[in-house]
Amino acid sequence: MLHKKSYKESDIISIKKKVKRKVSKKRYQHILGVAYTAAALAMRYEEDILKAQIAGVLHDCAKGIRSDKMVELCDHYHITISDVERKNTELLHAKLGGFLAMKRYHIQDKEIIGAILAHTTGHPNMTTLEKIIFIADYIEPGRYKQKNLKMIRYEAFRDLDACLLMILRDTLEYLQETGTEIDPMTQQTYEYYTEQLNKTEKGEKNESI
Ligand code: DGI
Ligand code: FE
Ligand code: FE
Repeated sequence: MLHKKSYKESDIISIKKKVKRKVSKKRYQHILGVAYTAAALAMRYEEDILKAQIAGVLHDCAKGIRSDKMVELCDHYHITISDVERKNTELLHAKLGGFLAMKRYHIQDKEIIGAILAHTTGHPNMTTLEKIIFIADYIEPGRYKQKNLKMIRYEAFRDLDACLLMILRDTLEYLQETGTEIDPMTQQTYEYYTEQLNKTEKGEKNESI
């Protein structure tokens, strides 16, 4: 099966070279930070370390494309753009990035593509690799502006779902504070993981009775 392809260290090297030419220096540094943070999380949660690195290297591969060009490319390739995405085009780099990973970087692995697609808004019931990329994107060493980073970084290596929820909570708060339109998917992801946590807590309480 196509998505069973196993990757080699040399695949990462060639993908890195190609991505480097497409993004700014600063963005490339961020991409490298995400790749090795994702590798560390993959070690912790026993995921495929090479796949985590490839998803990390490719997650922002569409970030260097201007927003009008992103819209043009989406239209050209018949990638549907939602109303929120049309108004907030920065959201599009995840969708387009997933597509370009297949088209330009020849990635056929569904888990890697899924992780690129989900890295900005998340979605309910994410795979471990999707969670790893979402979290690595937020906590990589080059990040410093977000609040609660110390706590979130600690949580990332303790409990993936709890960490996800912390990030989603802070992101929603930040979007509200800055008057940025919230993608329904970001909201849904937050609600889903809040519910999951409540269920776990209830279960734990019942056990102790
Ligand atoms: O591409 P990066 O900057 O590395 O990180 P990212 O892909 O998580 O994008 C970050 C931006 O995405 C950040 O400014 C918050 C924004 N974002 C996340 N959820 C939403 C959102 N923007 C809008 N408009 N709506 C959302 O729901
Ligand atoms: Fe991104
Ligand atoms: Fe990123």
